[in-house]
Parts: sequence; C-alpha cells; structure tokens
Amino acid sequence: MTETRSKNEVIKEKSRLLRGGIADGLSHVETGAIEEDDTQLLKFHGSYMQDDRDVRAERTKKKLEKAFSFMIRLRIPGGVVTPDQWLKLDDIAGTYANGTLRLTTRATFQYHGVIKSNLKRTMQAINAACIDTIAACGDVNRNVMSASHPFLSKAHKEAETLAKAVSAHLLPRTGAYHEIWLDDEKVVQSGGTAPAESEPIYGTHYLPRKFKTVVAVPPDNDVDIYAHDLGFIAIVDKGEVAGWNVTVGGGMGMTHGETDTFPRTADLIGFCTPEQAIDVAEKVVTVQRDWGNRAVRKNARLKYTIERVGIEAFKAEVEKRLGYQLKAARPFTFTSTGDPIGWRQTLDGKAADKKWHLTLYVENGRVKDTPAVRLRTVLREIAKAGGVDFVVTSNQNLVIANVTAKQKPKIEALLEQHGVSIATSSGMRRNAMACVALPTCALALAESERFLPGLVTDLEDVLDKAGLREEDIVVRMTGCPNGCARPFLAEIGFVGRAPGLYNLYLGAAFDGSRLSKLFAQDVNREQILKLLTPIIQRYAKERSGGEHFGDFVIRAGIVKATAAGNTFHDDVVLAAT
Ligand code: SRM
Ligand code: SF4
Repeated sequence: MTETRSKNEVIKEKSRLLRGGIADGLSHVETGAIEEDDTQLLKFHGSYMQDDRDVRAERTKKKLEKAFSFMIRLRIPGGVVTPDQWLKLDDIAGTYANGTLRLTTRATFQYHGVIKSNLKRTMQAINAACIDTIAACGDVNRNVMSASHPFLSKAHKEAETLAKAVSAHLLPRTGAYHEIWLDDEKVVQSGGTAPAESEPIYGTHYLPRKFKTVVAVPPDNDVDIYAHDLGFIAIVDKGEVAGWNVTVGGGMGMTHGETDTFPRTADLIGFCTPEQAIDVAEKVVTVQRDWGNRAVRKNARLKYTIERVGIEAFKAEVEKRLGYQLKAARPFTFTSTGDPIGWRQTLDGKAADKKWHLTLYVENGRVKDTPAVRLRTVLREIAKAGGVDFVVTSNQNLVIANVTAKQKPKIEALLEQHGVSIATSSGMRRNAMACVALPTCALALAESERFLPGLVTDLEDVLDKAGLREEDIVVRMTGCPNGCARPFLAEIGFVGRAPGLYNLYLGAAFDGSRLSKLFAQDVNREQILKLLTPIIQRYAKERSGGEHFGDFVIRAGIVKATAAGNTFHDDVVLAAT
C-alpha cells in the first residue's frame, strides 16, 4: 500500500475486520451520532448515519445537535419475502422507523429514521425475520438483484438461485456483524489487533469501492444490467439456462463539472456455463480488488479500472485467474427496462399449475398510508391472508406473486377498498423512478422523491394534448449526479444541481443499452415544461412506427447519441433556456 491511498483504506485497515469502534459508539447516550470513521464501517453492516435535513438549519440556529438517525438497508438477493416476513418488516417500520418501508432501485427494503438507541434492536428484529443487512452497503459485493421474479419461469428461478449463490459466496466472512448486532461471542478480544478469522476473498482492505452484481433474463432488462459492475444474462435454450453471458464495468455515478467521472455502460466479455458462474464472479471481484484505484475514491469503481487498463487486458486477467477462456457471448435481445405493471401469469409449465402475479406500481418505492391510498395497510392485509409471496423489483415496484385464480378477485377487491389502483395514470408514470434525496440523503443537492410525482402530473397534461398518455416513456430523477435511480439510462433524466434546479438529459435507449446526453443545464420546473413540450409534440407527429422517445430525440437531431461512457461529456449542445 502506498501512502497516497484514500482515507477509507486506512479506516478499513485499522478496523479489525469491520469492527472499529461501532459497538462502543452505540453505548454513548450523550449523542445521537457515532464517530465519523465508524460511519464508514457501519455501511458494511448495512446502515448509514443521516440527519433530517428539513430541520438542519433550524437546529443549527438553536445550537442543537443535528437530528441524527440511521438508514438501514436489507440484503435480500432475488428480492423475495414471505407473508410472515412482510408482517415482521412492516412491524419494524412502525416500531423503530418512520412508519414507511422504502423499496429501492436495487430490489430491497430500506428503513429511514431509526434513532441510535434503537439501531441494535432494529437489526435484531430484522434478523428475527431471517433477513440480514450484511454487505448491503460498503466496499464489497452488495445485494445481488435478479430478473423480475423467480416464479415467472424456470429460467427466472435459476436467475434467483444464481443471485443468492453469488451473494453468499461473496459475503464478508468477518464475525463483526454477528458480534456487534446479535451478541455472538467475540471473535477478537476487545482492543486486539490480530483477528482470528480472515477474509479469503477480500483481504483486510476489502474492495476499493462498492461492487454491484445483477442477473437478467431476456427479453426483460428490468435489472438495468448495463449500470452494474458485474452482470449475468441468462441464455435460455428449450426452457433451461444453458449458461450466462457476462458483462462488466457498468456504473452511473459522476460528479458535476468533473469530466474524469462519468456513467458507463457495461461491456459484454463472453459466456460461461452455469457451473462456472460463481468462479467468474469471484475472479472479476479479485481482479478489481487488486487493480482498482485505492488512492482516489471517485475513480475507484470497476468502470474506471477497465477504462484505465482496457477491456481486453481486464478480461485476459480474469481468464488467467480462471485458468480457462470464456466462450464467445451468445445472441440475446433486451426490449425494455421497466416492469410490466398489472397481472401476468407464470410463463411455463402445465396450465393447471400456472399462478397469477400482480406487479403493483409503487410511486418511488415508498410503501406508506395516505388518507386516500392505504398501501401499507392493504399489503399488511394481503400478507395476513397469506398464500402469496412478495417480490421487490429493481424499479422500486412490488410483485404480489403466486396468486391463485380464487385469490385474484379477493386481492383486487382489497386493493380497491384501500384506494390502491392497479392501473397507472400514464405510461410515463409507470416508467418513472426517483431516488430518495431530501430529507434523508446527505448528498442530495435537490429534491427528487418529493418532486418527481408532481412534475410527471404536469408532463401528463402535455402528453394528453399530444395523444401520448399511454406511451411508455422512461423518466427518472435523482437529487444529485450519483445516479441512484439510474437517470443516465432514462429517456428523460433529471439530475439535481441545486434546490429547484436540474440538469436535463435526453436520449437513452428504452432497452437500457445506451446512455443519455446533457440537453439543458440548471433548469427549473417551468423551464423543464417549456423545453419538453415542443419535443413531445414533435415526437407525437414525427415518430416512425413504434419508435421510442429516446431514439426519436437522436434521429431528430435534438441530442447526439452517447456511444460509450467515456464520450458522455462530448458533443453536448445546450438548449437555450
Ligand atoms: Fe445510491 C449513495 C440511496 C441505488 C449510486 N445512495 C447513496 C446514499 C447511501 C447516500 C450516501 O452515501 O450518503 C443514498 C441514501 C439515501 C437515503 O436517504 O436513503 C443512496 N442508492 C440509494 C437508493 C435507496 C435509491 C432509491 O431511491 O432506491 C438505492 C439503494 C439500492 C440498494 O438497495 O442497494 C440506490 N445508488 C443506487 C444506484 C442504482 C443501482 O445500483 O442500480 C446507483 C447507480 C449505479 C452505480 O452504483 O454506479 C447508486 N449511491 C450511488 C453513489 C455513486 C457511486 C459512484 O460510483 O459514484 C453514491 C455515492 C457514493 O457511493 O459515494 C450513492
Ligand atoms: Fe442521494 Fe444522490 Fe443517491 Fe439521490 S442520487 S439518493 S440525492 S446520493
């Protein structure tokens, strides 16, 4: 290790395999916070320290400590929970968090607003539901997402099985999690420096940066495979997975004004058999472990390693460590990144065994009750009745899966009774996603989850007049350029710059394979509508056949196509505002 390594590398090194001073920090009742270094380690345990930014200025004025609380992210590879687990998770939301469950863009749950004195109790309650939060965040392989849901077909089940296996194989081995949160026997004496256990895959410094893996089943690219460090694409032959195409080096995060940071779509490097997949995952991870940038965190993701060494050199090193070459990638076709909202039936098997699955649109993934729409209550009712499964999707939606023909009308009636509609108000809303942003996210520059729904309502008026209300148009918003709702892969993307101001990006591909391009800078709600109205009107008149909005804006010369991540900042011609 050179002296130029980043601060986080030193924190990891001194942490005694992710212990640091977390346990001690939890016992300090005089503050709602924990030490800064420990906040970095806490991420590996699935939690972030945050503060309520809505009251930050007022509390500072009154010389009060910030209103600290903790966000907790669950690790659920494949995204499935049983009704019993749902009820337990719902209880936790009411008892320890802010009364909501937040479905994330990586197909799991987050809690917000857990205060320090409840953090350990909440972790224990999550574990009592047979779910953990290990490696849900931090410089490790995180929760592994798989395509829509495992009950759709045999191939989807195999995708879930792979997601679970990769997640398990790449889990940190440290006993720190069990020791701190579950009172397991300590593996290391307090204050000791030599941990008794080791990390065979990660070593003491873990990865240079976060690492994300997904599994897709064409034609759905619901997991947005090109946005992830590592991806497996099912190649299905006669209903069976013959193997997996492998993708590496995708990512969204960048920093405004720093062109050495950029979103990048992953490269396809070959095909592996089902038996080889876990080893491929491990070797991709270990090459990134050894070759990733440990000096500059903003350039530490796998996408920058690949940009630096070149995809061929990266692939060659993976193959060297595997001891064999990957086969040539096999043909496949993706058609969309969104979820098919509404009912669909199991795709394969005997007609009599086929079940129904309802994909419910959940606005920005927030499961809550309002006086008119009691989503949290109805999902509780459905869970209490049992006999179904719940699956979180990578588009912040929820599948109520394995519904029998007899249960179907009962579920529909319950939803209606609680004001929850299966239909969405437009094709744009069905394809809309916003990240959390304010008030909990420390990095937010602008609103997102609290702003996008209203903006979509305004845009729906424009779509209505153009006769495009039902048109599927992918729109995504984030409160900063970290890209948590994958805005650079949206046909219309908004990225926060400052309160009320967004950069507007256009032209990503509907199937998630092409990044967008900056179209307008620092625009407010009024300017956004002024800019998008004529484009939407032109799209209605001039589009050819089933042409998607993202393709149209390129053909019409409104923005240039982005061929690759490293040209994302090129050829930008800003619109006059
Ligand atoms: Fe994210 C950081 C929320 C998916 C890229 N993300 C954060 C933090 C933890 C802010 C922080 O570091 O203090 C946000 C917490 C907000 C809050 O109050 O809850 C946060 N990210 C989210 C979630 C909850 C957004 C959502 O609305 O659903 C998603 C949780 C996913 C999960 O369950 O694991 C979430 N984040 C993503 C994605 C999408 C994806 O992976 O498909 C991305 C872009 C893909 C990628 O990783 O490149 C993403 N989040 C980031 C980044 C930028 C990373 C980078 O390489 O530059 C950060 C900041 C960082 O890591 O320094 C970040
Ligand atoms: Fe926070 Fe930015 Fe991620 Fe939104 S995109 S949740 S504002 S880090």
